[in-house]
Amino acid sequence: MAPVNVTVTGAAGQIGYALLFRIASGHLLGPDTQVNLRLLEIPQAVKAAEGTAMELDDCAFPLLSGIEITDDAKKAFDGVNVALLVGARPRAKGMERGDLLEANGGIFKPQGEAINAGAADDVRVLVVGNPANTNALIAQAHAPDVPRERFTAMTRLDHNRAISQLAAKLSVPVTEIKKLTIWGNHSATQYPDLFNAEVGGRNAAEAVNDEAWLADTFIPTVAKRGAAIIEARGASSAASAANAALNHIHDWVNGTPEGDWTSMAIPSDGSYGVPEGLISSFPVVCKDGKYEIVQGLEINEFSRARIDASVAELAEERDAVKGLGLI
Ligand code: NAX
Repeated sequence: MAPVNVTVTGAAGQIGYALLFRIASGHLLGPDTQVNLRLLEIPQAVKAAEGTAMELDDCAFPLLSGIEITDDAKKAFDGVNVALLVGARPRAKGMERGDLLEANGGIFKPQGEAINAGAADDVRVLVVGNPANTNALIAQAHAPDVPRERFTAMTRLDHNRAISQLAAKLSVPVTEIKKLTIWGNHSATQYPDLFNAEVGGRNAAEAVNDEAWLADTFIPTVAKRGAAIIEARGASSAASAANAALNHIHDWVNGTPEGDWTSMAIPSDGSYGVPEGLISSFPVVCKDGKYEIVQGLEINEFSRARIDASVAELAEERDAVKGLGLI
């Protein structure tokens, strides 16, 4: 089997550093798949990416068949099978939202065009760089020849954080938690849903039986975990974000476990009242390399209000990038 071409943007950044060694050791696609890494960086960071590549060489990973480093998106995405779009423009102090979206448009528009021009037929794209859902929308808009559903954004870190918080609350191993869902945007408005989740086969909201904890502790802790990590570590989540990116692609390609699902931000087909086309997080089951939204879940009033608020924020972001001519 030919090696799989995996492109990582922002390869010299902190998530990149936490991600590349695990991709090369088989945690992205499994222990039988050779990978060919393409590292895309801005010109000033190419040297640092070269340093990381030297370290990758020094690991002599049996599954790593090659590494290329470039600052040219066309080269980086030529023949790409898995694209991990990590590099993004962070919000600088005093930056307006419009400026942030515009700066990211300058990154994700040409990357979408390069994916459109050169990607392999089976390309799968995961956007990690924030604002992830809307950056994915921008890239997608500039890749009209790629099936829309191949553009996704990451809410798996939020999903994993929610599992961990719930397991700690109930003093159970994380493996007892199933069917957790993150709905909406990867932002402070995201909604981690326990009403459809299970703990040891039992409904999670019933097992918790504490609506105040749910509303005032659980949801804000999950939603604001990124800020808490920055506060404690002095730097934003890196290894956990890289781990979530691996989980997202691994499950998309290899399937979700029987009797469980995961959370992915994907283009809405209108399910659960989320306007078609918005890249919003849903419960999904993956099988045969494809994902499908889990249908028929009951959405109570508590959940509805929170899903609607997060989706409204996504619609606002979409309208803002539309207004800027980015999509
Ligand atoms: P770093 O600032 O450490 O690294 C970003 C790297 O991207 C830099 O090396 C920079 O040179 C590169 N870059 C910038 N523009 C580029 C371009 N046009 N092409 C290629 N590379 C480019 O950030 P890091 O901590 O690695 O975080 C990366 C992104 O992930 C940020 O946008 C961050 O907000 C986002 N996150 C998303 C998460 C999620 O759950 N979706 C969680 C973690 C993280 O906060």
